[in-house]
Amino acid sequence: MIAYVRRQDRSLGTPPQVWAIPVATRVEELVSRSPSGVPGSTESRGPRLSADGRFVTYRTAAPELGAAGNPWPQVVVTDRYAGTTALLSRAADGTPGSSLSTLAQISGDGRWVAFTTFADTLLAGDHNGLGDVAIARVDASAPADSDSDGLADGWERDHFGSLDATASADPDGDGQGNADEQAARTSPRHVESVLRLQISPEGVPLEVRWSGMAGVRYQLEHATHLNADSSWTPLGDPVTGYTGALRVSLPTATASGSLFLRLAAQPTP
Ligand SMILES: [Ca+2]
Ligand SMILES: [Ca+2]
Ligand SMILES: [Ca+2]
Repeated sequence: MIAYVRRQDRSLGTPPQVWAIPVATRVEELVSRSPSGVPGSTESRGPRLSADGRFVTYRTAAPELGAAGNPWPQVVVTDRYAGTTALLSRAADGTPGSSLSTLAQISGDGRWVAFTTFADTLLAGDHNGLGDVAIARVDASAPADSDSDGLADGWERDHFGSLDATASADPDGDGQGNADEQAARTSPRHVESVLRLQISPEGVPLEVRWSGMAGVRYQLEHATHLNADSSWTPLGDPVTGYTGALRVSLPTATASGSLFLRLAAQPTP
């Protein structure tokens, strides 16, 4: 996913807007618009994406997006899969901050946004006139799934450009169906983007490795037999994912005898 800023009709008379393009489909999408589709009436700038491209944070002065209608830009986050935009630089009563909020950054899992603010209404007793760094939690709602196939509409559009994908299909032939790739945040169109355990070839204790993704929580599980009624039990603590190599050392007591491993991946709560 790529996010950027350009004017809506490329003329100087319209405000800069935030746009996004999924790499897989190259279908441009206006991000800085109200849930009903109205483009922001004043400028939006500075987009930052979560690792999966679902969440976009940016600054905007557009009242359609939750700003106050005064000249001061506010920080908002758009959940592209739920079709909602939420004001983050807000006071406890929900009103937009009294001054500029800008320079928004978002965590890989899309759940936290940090920004710089000169408003003195976001925190009680903040009257020193200096800028502050604020952190806001993003309240994610369930993504739309209009065809009830277990795949978020936004995820289907980002990867396939339509809602024709099915949960069990495996178009890239990597052995994992679309629903599993959605849960693991791997690409359903690239065979090398797949959740797969690797075991260190030597050394004690044994070590397992895999390619991690932000926004996914992993739990290693083990069993002593591999059949239909295998009893899988957690091995170690859950691992909060980030984009990069993850590894877990197996406890010495389990590194002998017959041991089967599997890795469960779930979206971060
Ligand atoms: Ca769907
Ligand atoms: Ca697949
Ligand atoms: Ca894949």
